[in-house]
Amino acid sequence: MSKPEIVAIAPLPGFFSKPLHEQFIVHDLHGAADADARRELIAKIASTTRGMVAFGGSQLSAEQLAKFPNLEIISVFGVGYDGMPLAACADAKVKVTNTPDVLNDEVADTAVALTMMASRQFVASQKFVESGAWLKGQYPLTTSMWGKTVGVIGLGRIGKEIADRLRAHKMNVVYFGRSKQDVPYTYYDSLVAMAGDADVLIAITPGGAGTKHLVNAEVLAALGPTGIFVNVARGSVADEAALVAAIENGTIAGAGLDVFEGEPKVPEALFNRPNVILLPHVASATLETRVAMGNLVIENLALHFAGKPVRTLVPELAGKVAG
Ligand code: NAP
Ligand code: 8YV
Repeated sequence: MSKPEIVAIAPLPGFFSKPLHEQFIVHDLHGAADADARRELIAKIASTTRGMVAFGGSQLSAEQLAKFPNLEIISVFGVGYDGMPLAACADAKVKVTNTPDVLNDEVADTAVALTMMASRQFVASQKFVESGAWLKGQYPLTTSMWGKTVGVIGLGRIGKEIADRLRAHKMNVVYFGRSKQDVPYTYYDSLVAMAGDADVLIAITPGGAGTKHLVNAEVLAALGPTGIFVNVARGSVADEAALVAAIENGTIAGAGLDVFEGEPKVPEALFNRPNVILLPHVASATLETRVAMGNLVIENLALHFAGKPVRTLVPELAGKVAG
């Protein structure tokens, strides 16, 4: 039997590309040289392509989806799938799968690291050593994270791992979400109220319309001049202009950011500040975790093409497309 044809709309790392090519005929739309090459490739493969691989940050419009009339499944290499046109997928009976759980530990570790590095200014401390400044004096005192209150925005799979870790760091954990959960942490139904009581806020919700600019100027003002904001969710969850203003004006004390509204563009106003840690969306980016994510992407495709239920259909499509 011939291999199913799939199209990749995201870059394929080597460890993932090899097993993918072994099981499927892979069309590399992401690698197309320019818009003309993309159009040509789509015209050639549109009618035979049955599967798609996207990244967590990939954006696909309903119009782009419609260019693949025989598409059956989009397997997202990431737990977030806010860039996927779910309503159009439901209408076209296209399954969308993601990679939950296998990246929880990595992303939670990154959130802890961002919290610690923004509080303790270790990046600036290293620059202090390397520039020779230590020969002339001491690095200024920084801020403890132990004993402080951390507010988790979105206590889901990853949020709970972050909470576990920060408890071990002797922080008091509280959380905000749309619903109260059976957990040993104080729940806030108001993000502004939680920000007012917290020393650190960590965003780890999905992106998309439901969470757009959840962390706005009012929330940052409530967090206040000793507060630190950490974002490992999506850039869209924070109002970036308000965040930049809060850093520039000292309305908050610092930030640890893995994601940005216009990434890979990052506001230069955030550069070279001892209290701001900037990462290029690498919270899940270790070989071990990315291999696990890749395996789940392939497993979902393979199950689907074998006529079996996929492992991780996104919940919004349950009951709307075949599992
Ligand atoms: P999850 O288990 O679904 O948890 C999401 C949490 O967000 C839930 O606790 C949910 O609680 C809350 N939430 C959802 N919508 C909300 C809203 N409108 N307002 C307030 N809270 C809301 O997801 P997860 O696996 O932990 O992943 C979370 C997100 O992290 C992903 O969707 C992705 O965007 C991001 N992520 C980023 C990276 C990275 O590389 N930086 C890596 C992995 C994941 P309620 O339902 O009670 O509101
Ligand atoms: C990845 C992510 O960086 O899982 C997600 O939602 O944002 C990250 O794990 C991404 O999917 C790969 O580009």
